[in-house]
Amino acid sequence: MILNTELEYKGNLFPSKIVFYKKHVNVLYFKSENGAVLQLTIERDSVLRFRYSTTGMFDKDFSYAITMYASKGYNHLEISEDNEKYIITTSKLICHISKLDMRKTIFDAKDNSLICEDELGFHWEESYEIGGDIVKMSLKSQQGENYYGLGDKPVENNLKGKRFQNWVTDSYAYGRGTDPIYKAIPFYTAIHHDKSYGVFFDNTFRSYFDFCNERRNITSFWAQGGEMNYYFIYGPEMTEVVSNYTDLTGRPQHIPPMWALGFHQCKWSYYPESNVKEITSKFRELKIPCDAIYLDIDYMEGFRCFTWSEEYFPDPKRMVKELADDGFKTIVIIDPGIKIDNEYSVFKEGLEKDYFCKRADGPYMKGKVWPGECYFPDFTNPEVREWWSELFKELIEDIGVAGVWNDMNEPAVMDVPGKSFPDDVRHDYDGNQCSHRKAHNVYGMQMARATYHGLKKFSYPKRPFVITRAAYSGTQRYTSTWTGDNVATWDHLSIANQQAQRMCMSGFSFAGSDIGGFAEQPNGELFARWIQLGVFHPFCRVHSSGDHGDQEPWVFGKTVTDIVRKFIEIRYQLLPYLYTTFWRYADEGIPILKSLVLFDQEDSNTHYRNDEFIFGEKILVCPIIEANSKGRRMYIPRGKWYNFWDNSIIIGGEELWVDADIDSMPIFVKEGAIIPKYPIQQYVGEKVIEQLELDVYYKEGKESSEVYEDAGDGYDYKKGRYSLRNFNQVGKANSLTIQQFKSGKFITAYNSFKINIHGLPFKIDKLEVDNEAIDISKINGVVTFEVTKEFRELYITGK
Ligand code: MIG
Repeated sequence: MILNTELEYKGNLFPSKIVFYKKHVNVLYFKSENGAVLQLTIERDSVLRFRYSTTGMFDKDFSYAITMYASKGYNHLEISEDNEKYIITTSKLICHISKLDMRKTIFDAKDNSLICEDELGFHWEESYEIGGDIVKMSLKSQQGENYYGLGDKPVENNLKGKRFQNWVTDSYAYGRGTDPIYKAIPFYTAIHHDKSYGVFFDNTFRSYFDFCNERRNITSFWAQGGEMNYYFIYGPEMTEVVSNYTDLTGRPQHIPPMWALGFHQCKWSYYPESNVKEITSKFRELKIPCDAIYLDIDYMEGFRCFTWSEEYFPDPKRMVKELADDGFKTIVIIDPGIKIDNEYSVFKEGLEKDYFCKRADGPYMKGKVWPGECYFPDFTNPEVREWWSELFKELIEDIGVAGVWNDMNEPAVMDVPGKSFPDDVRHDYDGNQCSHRKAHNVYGMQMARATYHGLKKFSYPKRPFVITRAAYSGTQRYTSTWTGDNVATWDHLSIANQQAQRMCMSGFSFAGSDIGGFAEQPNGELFARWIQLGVFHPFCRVHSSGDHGDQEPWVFGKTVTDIVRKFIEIRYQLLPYLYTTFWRYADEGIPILKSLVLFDQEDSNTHYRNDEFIFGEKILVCPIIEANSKGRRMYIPRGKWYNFWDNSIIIGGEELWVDADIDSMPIFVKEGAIIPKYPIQQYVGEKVIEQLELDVYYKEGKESSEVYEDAGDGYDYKKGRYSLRNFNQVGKANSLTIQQFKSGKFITAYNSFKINIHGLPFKIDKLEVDNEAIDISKINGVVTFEVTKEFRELYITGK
């Protein structure tokens, strides 16, 4: 029993008045009389890092989230002071720090408007039980302020009024509101008075965010250990906030191979080989495009990673090659648990080299997973990651597997409280040894990172493909992700929509759900509606736990099969459009899906919208999420939109009814858009693209569109072998001009465009391409013609 209650519990502690200030280039130190230190780093004009110590000392500065490529530098930095405060001014922000109590207030430097202000600001509670502090921050919530982000939380877009926890957790059959689930992305964006900023709390301990839940006008966040260490990221555009967050935490190190944007089919599990082949042949027979087939845990020998069941898959290399010849990439699952088995080489080697996690007092971390009792590699040790990456040599280089699926990397442990390692397990943490309390949230990320490096090495010169379940901020650099074990219900269809949007606005766009639901079985209608949504998600895969029944596109009858085919075909036609958005995401961190608040934050109607989103830059989509629907009401964002199905034009800024019977869904194209399309292929690379189709949607006014292409795989694009076309459309009452600007050295296989002009409001008098007249035809009001891909200017005038 602890008798010294003063030592045990001191309540909240606060920095007292500032007694010392020092500046070192872009780092400012403020020390309080009671020994607290605020270290403020000016990362960029719009990005400030706040780091606090309660002891006057900081640990070594180390983060798995922050990329070494994060940009640094500012245009302007000025520091002044008056009696009450220090004033730090950059070209974007002004930050006041009170001399009395270290509290901060941040303003927009352009118009001096208040952006974010400390309430209690930084405070802490000493933890007698585990040592160190529980570190806390509280901010005032401004009038009309709303909150978004936090990764995979299965709730409505707007987080106001809610409280969340970040602790990556295996969450079989989670539901609306379950918290936490698989990912820890302690980053949110806020908006008030049309301006947006973000907070990234880079602390890997169990952390919490409270958005006006406990107290009506207060937003706070805290963690059960580590430092109060957060980045304040200013916009004022929310897309800039997200883009700046990915500048800090990284963007995909390369564009995914184009096949990875195709349709993927998965199940727990397809085996033996004959069953796999039956599935893939059926896709080809029914002409449903598909690029990837997955092997879940049953392909292994007794669930031992990096082995194959001799009974089910006697000759994996031959099978993988035959699948590849038929246009299928093979993707296999790899879990972190390594079976305790002295005959098993991976186990023996891990043991010999001392690569497995240990408990505080020395024993191995032993836990039960699919193979039975297992040990687990410490992926936070760089040497272990290197070893792990080498284990993929045979699988990738020799057998020809194209992608790896990392599951159970929360890490999940069966039949124990907390479903994971106990807190005392030790980790290397890249030389900053610590307990599982600190390493838990990054364990899965480091596994995916090691897997990624293995695949990168052994897939070369092709691009690797990895998918992970667990993630911490920054994981988007290495891998794609899915939302884990959802359920085949209508509510889960809506949850999947929310989660995909939320992941995108949390900097991790390459995400999707188990289409149709993992647990239980959808009926044909739910499956069809889910496919309709899924083809507009960056990652598009059907997956299910097979024991509830089959979930292939053809098992729900012909009507559903035809609808599924039709929508997957739309995805394949839109591949160059989707690929362009991936390039923009990898290059600038622009989210691939934009919730309406990201698309038009100044329209406050968008702040509470959930269902509608923008796919890429120009396509508005809204899934049907209720049974027996003939359509739905949806909010159309401001501007003019073309109905994708019939070219009718609607004016946004209000809620409207949109028809959408089972074979349709609400899809609209922004006026002025130029949408590139490929012919339907059964898999990426099936056809040589002989012509690029460009759907032009007339707008009175200006609009620009981009089309990015490259070899679709490999790294040549990094050496300039890409093709970027910029199209500027200028529409007037009686004319339309389209200019093309081309950059990059990649030469596309096609030589011409087929252009379809939708919504031209006048009768054509003449059409000139680079000053030469050409012929046109008109079908159903759409003007169609062919032009060379080299054209510079296209000019149409009316009668
Ligand atoms: O304990 O590998 O989320 O996608 O099919 C279940 C079997 C383990 C959970 C994954 C799921 C996968 C399943 N896995």
